[in-house]
Amino acid sequence: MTLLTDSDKRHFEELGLLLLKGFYDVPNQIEPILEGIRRIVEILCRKYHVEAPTHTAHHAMTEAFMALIQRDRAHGGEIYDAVKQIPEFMQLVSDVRNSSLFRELREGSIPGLAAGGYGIRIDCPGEATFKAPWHQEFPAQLRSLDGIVYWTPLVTIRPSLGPVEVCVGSHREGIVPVLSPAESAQKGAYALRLVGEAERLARYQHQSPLTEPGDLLMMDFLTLHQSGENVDVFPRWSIQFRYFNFANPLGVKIGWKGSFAGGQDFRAILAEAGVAI
Ligand SMILES: O=C(O)CCC(=O)C(=O)O
Ligand SMILES: [Fe+2]
Repeated sequence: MTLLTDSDKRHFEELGLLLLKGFYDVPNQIEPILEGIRRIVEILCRKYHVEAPTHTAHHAMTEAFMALIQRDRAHGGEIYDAVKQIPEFMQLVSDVRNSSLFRELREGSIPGLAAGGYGIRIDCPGEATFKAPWHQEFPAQLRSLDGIVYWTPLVTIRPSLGPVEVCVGSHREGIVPVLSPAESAQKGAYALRLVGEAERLARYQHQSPLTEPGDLLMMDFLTLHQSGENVDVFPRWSIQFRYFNFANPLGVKIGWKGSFAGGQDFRAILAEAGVAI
């Protein structure tokens, strides 16, 4: 199976990102996930006696979701935890074509699917709490240095929804040092703040790709990116998962351990393996 052209591969290698329009089959791969979400939202509207339309996935993911979180923000957390257990979501995450893409972009690799590295983000309007600040995926996920983020939207991403913002070509910088936890106000993966952030970001052209369901955005584990700001009235629903390379020497050295997803801080794991970053 060959999915990419030489020009796609060169593009990814040089820029650290690649957008594949219409990569997934919308009726067969995306719509069943939307229907799964619709049913979960419908059940929760009934459970919490929230009057809201759930007869289509669109209604459930917009009006009904907003009505539920306006009643109680914790209902949004319940949905967030539930939707990543929709079987059709896991089928998309483990689609054989994802491994093929990885093998084409990482020659000689043995693809792995990062445990705990997959989910469905629901970025709510005007909410900064769960917004991912500028980061590289490697410290947040580990597994292997040459991993790739797969990002695919469940709704059409218009500018007001806050598309992911990427620093083009920033992966070439290698691992960027981050501030120590004591210097950062937040916890876990969200606490990782880049050293010299402003100067670093200014060196690159920024892109915020507009995508629609079926499109796949791939990012190198070292590409700098952040969540856009959702200034819309509806949530931004998107899928993300990560593949890594079992054959990567640094991955082998750290035993393919995960970072925060594995309940550990990357500093301890890299230090144990004698890797200085
Ligand atoms: O969707 C977002 O806002 C952030 C995505 C991200 O950081 C990722 O998928 O690795
Ligand atoms: Fe990320």
